[in-house]
Amino acid sequence: QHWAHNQAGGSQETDDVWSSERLLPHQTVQNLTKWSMYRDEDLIDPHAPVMPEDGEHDADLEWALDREGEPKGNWYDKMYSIRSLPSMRYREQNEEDGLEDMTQLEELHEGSVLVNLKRRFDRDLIYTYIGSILVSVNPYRMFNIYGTDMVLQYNGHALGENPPHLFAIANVSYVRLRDAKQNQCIIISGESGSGKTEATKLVLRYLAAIHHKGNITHQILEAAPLLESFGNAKTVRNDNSSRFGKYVEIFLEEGVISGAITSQYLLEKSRIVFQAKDERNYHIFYEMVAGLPSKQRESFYLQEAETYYYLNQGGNCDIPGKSDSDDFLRLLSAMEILNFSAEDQDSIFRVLSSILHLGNVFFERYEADSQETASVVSAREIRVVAELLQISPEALQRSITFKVMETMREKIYTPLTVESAVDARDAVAKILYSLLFNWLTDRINNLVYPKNEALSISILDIYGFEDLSFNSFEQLCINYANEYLQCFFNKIVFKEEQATDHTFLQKCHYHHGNSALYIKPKMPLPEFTIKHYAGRVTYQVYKFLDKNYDQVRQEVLELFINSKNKMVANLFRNHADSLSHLKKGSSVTRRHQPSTVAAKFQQSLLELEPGIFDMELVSTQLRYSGILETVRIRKEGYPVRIPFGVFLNRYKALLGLKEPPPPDGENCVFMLKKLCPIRAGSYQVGVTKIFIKEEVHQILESKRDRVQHVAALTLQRYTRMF
Ligand code: AD9
Ligand code: MG
Repeated sequence: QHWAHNQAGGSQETDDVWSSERLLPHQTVQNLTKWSMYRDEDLIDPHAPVMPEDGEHDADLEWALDREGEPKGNWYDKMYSIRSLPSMRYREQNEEDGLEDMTQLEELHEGSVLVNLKRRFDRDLIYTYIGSILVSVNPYRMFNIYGTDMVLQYNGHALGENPPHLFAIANVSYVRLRDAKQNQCIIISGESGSGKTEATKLVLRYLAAIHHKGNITHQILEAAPLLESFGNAKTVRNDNSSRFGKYVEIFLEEGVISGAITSQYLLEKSRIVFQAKDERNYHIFYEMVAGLPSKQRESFYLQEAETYYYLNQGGNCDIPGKSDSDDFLRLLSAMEILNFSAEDQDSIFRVLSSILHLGNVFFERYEADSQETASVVSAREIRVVAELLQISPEALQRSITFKVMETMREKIYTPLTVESAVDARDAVAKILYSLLFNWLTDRINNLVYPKNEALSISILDIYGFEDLSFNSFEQLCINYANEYLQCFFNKIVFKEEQATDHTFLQKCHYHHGNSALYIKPKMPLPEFTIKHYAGRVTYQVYKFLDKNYDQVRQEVLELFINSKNKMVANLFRNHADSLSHLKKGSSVTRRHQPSTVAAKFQQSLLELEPGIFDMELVSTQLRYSGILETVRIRKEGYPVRIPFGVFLNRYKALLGLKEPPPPDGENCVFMLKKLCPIRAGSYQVGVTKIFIKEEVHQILESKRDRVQHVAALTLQRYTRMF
C-alpha cells in the first residue's frame, strides 16, 4: 500500500517543491505507439528546420511553411519563400503495447477495449487515451513515471507527442488557459479506490513543478495531505478513501501559481460516531493518539486508540503499511508550513480528544414515573469533555440527557430515552468535528487565496461510486454525486459530437434504454433500488429520514458558544450566525447530517492486490462508466468544430501568414491539407464551421504549440542581444 502522505516528503527546504525526496526518478518509458507524433529532430533529421539565428529574420515567416507546398495564385502565394515546419509523422507501432488511443481501435466492442487496456496494463502502461480523455487503470504499486524528467518531457508538448500520461492532461489544461484565456477544469471520476485522489495530487504537483514560485505553492501542496488526514479514512474499498468531495482551484498569474481555493462538499459525518467492520474513523484520530508527545497526551487524558468506542468499532485500529505516528509528524510539519500556531494546534487536538471522550459516555436505562429515561454512567468522561472544551459539565450532561422546551414563562426539561441520549451525544460529536473541518478549510483558504484576479485550473476529486453489501444514506449521497457528475460528463462528451443517425441512436439507447430507473423490491422489504450509471444499487431505508434530518438543538449551540476556549466558542458562534442568516432567508447553507447511529455495514469481500488486472471488475466499470460509448462517439464523430474564421486565424502562422485568408470552407480545407496528412473522412465542411477528428486537431495543435514555443525562444534571444 502506497501512502501519499509519506511519499510527499517532509523536511526539505521550502522552495524546492519538486525535490528528489518527493519524486522518484523515472524509468525509461518506451515511446512505441501507433499514431503518436514525434518531432523530426528527435530522429536527428538532416532536413529539420533551421531556426533563425539573428534579428534579421522574421521568425514567424521564416520557418513555418510546408516543404512541398504548391504555390497557387492567391493568398497562399507567400508560402513560397519560407521553409516548412517539419510534418508530424506516425511512429512505428509496437503491437504488444496495444493502442495509445482507443479511438483508433478498428473493431470496437467491449472485448476489444478490455483487451487493449489489459495488454497495456500487462506492460506497465496504465494510461490510455480516448481522444483527449485519459483512462487510467490503478496498478496499486507506484511506477517511476512521475519524476522531474517526466515533468520536463511533458511540459509544453501536445497530447499526441508523448505516451498517454496525466502530465499531458495537466499540460494541455495549462496551455489552453494561457492561449484561450479561459478557466480550465479537470474532472476525475471513477469508483472508490480507482485512483482519483492520487491523480489529483499528481496533477497538482506537476503544475507546482512547472509553475511554482516561493512559499505559496509549497503551502498549497501541503494542504492536500492535511485535509486528507481529516477527511479520509479506511473503508473496505480503499485504505485512504476520501469521505468528502473536493474542488481545488489553482490560480495562475503570468504562468506562475498565485493561490488556491479549496471547496469541500458533504463530509461523511456518520463515520465520526460509527464505523462498519474493517473500517476506521478519520485518520487524524489514530494519528493523533499514536503520535502526540506524552506530555500532551496526558494533558488531553488520551489512551490507545482501541480504548475509544468512536475508534474501535471496525475491529482493527491499524492499517498495514501505514504508520500513524509517522504520519502525525508529517501532519505537524504541514501545520507549521500552513502557519498553524501552537495555540491553534492545541485547540485542534483538544477538540479531537474531547470527541473521543464523548464517545465513551454511556447511559443506563432507569424508570421514573413509568417513563424510560437515560442516566449517564460515565461521569468521568463528562468531566473530561467539559474540562477540555471549557464548558460547564452539568450543562453538558443536561444537553445530552434532556430536551428543552421553552415557553413564555419557563423552560421545560423532558428526559431522553437511552436511544435518544446516544443520538444526542453523537450529534454533539458530529457538529464539533464538522465545524472543525470547515474551519480548517477556511483557514487554509485564507492563507493561500489569490490576492489578484487570475485564471484558474480546477481539479474535481469526489468520493467514488460505492455499492457495498449494505448501502445506506451515505451511499445514496455519494452515488448521487457521482450520478450527477456522470451526467455532466455525458453532456460534455455528447454535446461535442455531431449526431449522425447512428450516434443519435446510440445516445437514445444510452439515455433512455432503461427508463424504469426506480425499481420496487419484489418482496415487501424496506428498500428500494436505483439503476445508477454504474449499476443497480439497493438502498435500505432504515433511519433514512433521521439521517437526513439535520438539526442541532439551540441549547447545545449555547453551551458551546459559552465555552471559555476561544476557538470552540468561535466555531459555534459563527455556526449560529450562519443559521440565523438561514432563517432570515439566505440560500447559502451547510447542512448537518444524521443524528443517529447508522446501521451496521457488512464486510465487503473485495480485496485489492497490487498488479492484478481483474478482467471482470474492469469490464463492469467499462460498461457502467460509459467508456465504450465514449470511444465510439469520439471515433465516429467530429468532436472539434471550429468556425471558418477562427480556424484560419488560429493556424495561419503555421503557413507563415500574418493575416488569415477570407473565411470560407475552401480555404480551411486547403490549409488543413497543407498542414496534416489527411485521410478520407478526417474532416467535414459545414455551413459556417469546419468539423475535424480529434487526431487531426492534435496534429494542428502540436504544430501550433511548436511555433509558439520557438517564437518565445527567439524573442528571448533578441532580448539578450539588446
Ligand atoms: V475514493 O473514491 O476516495 O475511495 P480514489 O480517490 O479513487 O478512491 P485513491 O486515489 O485513494 O482512490 O487510490 C487508492 C489507492 O490506490 C492509493 O492509496 C494508492 O495506493 C493506489 N494508487 C492510486 N493511484 C495510483 C497510481 N497512479 N499508481 C500507483 C496508485 N498506485
Ligand atoms: Mg479519493
